[in-house]
Amino acid sequence: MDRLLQDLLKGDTRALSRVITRVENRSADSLDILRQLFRHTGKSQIIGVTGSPGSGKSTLVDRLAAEFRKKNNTVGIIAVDPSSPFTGGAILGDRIRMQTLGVDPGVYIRSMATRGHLGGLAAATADVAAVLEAAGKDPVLIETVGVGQDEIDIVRLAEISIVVLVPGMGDDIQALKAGIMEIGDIFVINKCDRPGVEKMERAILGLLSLGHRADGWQPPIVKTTATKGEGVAELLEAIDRYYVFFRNSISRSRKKQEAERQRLINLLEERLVNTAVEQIFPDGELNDLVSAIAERRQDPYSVVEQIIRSLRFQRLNIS
Ligand SMILES: Nc1nc2c(ncn2[C@@H]2O[C@H](COP(=O)(O)OP(=O)(O)OP(=O)(O)O)[C@@H](O)[C@H]2O)c(=O)[nH]1
Ligand SMILES: [Mg+2]
Repeated sequence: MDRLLQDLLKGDTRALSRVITRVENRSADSLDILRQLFRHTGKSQIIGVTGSPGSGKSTLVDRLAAEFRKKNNTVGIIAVDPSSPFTGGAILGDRIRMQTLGVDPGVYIRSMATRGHLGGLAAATADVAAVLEAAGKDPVLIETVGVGQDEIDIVRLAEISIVVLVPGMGDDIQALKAGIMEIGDIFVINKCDRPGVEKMERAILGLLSLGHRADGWQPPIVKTTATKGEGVAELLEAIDRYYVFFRNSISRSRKKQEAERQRLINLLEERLVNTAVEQIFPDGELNDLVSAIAERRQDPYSVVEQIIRSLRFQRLNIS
């Protein structure tokens, strides 16, 4: 193992930054890096924090990280930047860093842009989380804006998902039902210094009462005012309760299996498609085929069939 990775495993911040950049850019050696780091992963708490824009996720993550630091954990934060025009180009990670954490070397913050990841943002986020784990960060907090499929896929990576809501959006909550309501293991009502907290709580309880989870976990509702740090210790307690509840449980191992399956399939898709395209259409013939399909001279079903036949798959013996 080369020096860079050795330094990373010791928690060296510069090595960490360099490795993450390589992994994020899918540089030539990134797969080799991830392969070597893999056995140093799988132990950290991966905590997803999602919610609508401006609900206070970054502020909360900042406070939560500070709370974890009191227990001497070193913390990794991935802020998935929605690249929205509303953020005015401010990098979320920077915004977090400027608050309570200051220049604490025990917290490592990385922003990731939403666009332009080969193989998808969820896969790239999982790889960066793995690198942070290998560098000893525990927990790894992942902040996303819970709107698109990408973000929901990211949340699925996490072992525990915190959904951040704010008072005053009681009527909008119905719209969230299909998406983030279902993935929330803990609900936070942030900005409890504002009116409408009880109404919001009733709305969440109402939605939660519509269905019950197969694993028996009842998602708690934690009230916070992140800007004042209020309720953050309670949030940490709720997280701990979750882990105690699921330690050694069947649904936990099932969830982990499901996450690993998803990960393997994502990786396989990325590699298969790229390899096939490079080897079957080395000179960009894919575009000609696309035109032929658009003009209805070819159909995509036959094309895919031909491609599959040209790849000689064979049974793999796993030892
Ligand atoms: N009144 C009040 N304001 C808050 C609270 N928490 C956060 N804010 C403010 O809400 C604004 C947005 O906070 P952020 O932490 O950046 O929210 P975010 O969800 O990370 O925002 P995006 O990442 O842009 O979606 C900031 O001005 C915060 O100071 C709170 O508990 N009460
Ligand atoms: Mg934010």
